[in-house]
Amino acid sequence: MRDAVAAYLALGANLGDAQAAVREAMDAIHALPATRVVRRSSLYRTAPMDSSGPDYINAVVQVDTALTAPDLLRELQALELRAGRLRPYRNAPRTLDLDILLFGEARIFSDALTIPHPRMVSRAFVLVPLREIAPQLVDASLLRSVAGQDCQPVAR
Ligand code: A4P
Ligand code: MG
Repeated sequence: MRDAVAAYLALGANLGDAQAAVREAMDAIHALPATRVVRRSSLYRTAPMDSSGPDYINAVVQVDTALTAPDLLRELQALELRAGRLRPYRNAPRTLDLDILLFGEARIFSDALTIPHPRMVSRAFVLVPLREIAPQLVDASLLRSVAGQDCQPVAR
């Protein structure tokens, strides 16, 4: 088996029972092949950004995985589909969105995958939960730059 890599994943949902969807997704990620969740952030209620519909529930998890980044993305997309994800248009409200933020030290710029996630540094709904579980990855000045965005913890 390949050596495990530490990766960080963003979870988001704003349709249906979003809290349940995010919690179930954490468990489903833990059950993926060669993958385990080692840290889970709290759940946060966040205002839609460049999107519409109800408030989002967002969270971040750290995983150890022996999957490749493209294989991990395929597995995450299968979980999105299982949760009823439709893609009627870009940034549409969604039952579940799973993005790869960081994958070890990897830098990936392919059609299907950009890592680090290009928009993570401008979004409180990513940086606040990421800082909760990996403070070494989010410095205080970066966090201050998104302080105006609404992002409130709702549950552990
Ligand atoms: N893709 C490329 N890189 C990655 C990556 N690192 N992780 C590709 C995951 N996917 C990646 O994704 C579109 C394509 O991105 C995929 O086919 C994959 O090959 P998608 O999940 O179908 O669509 P999306 O999530 O709507 O697109 P995108 O561009 O990831 O959206 P964003 O920028 O992540 O924004 N507001 C709040 N409050 N909370 C949210 O969670 N989310 C979005 C989505 C907008 N506003 C939000 C939230
Ligand atoms: Mg996505």
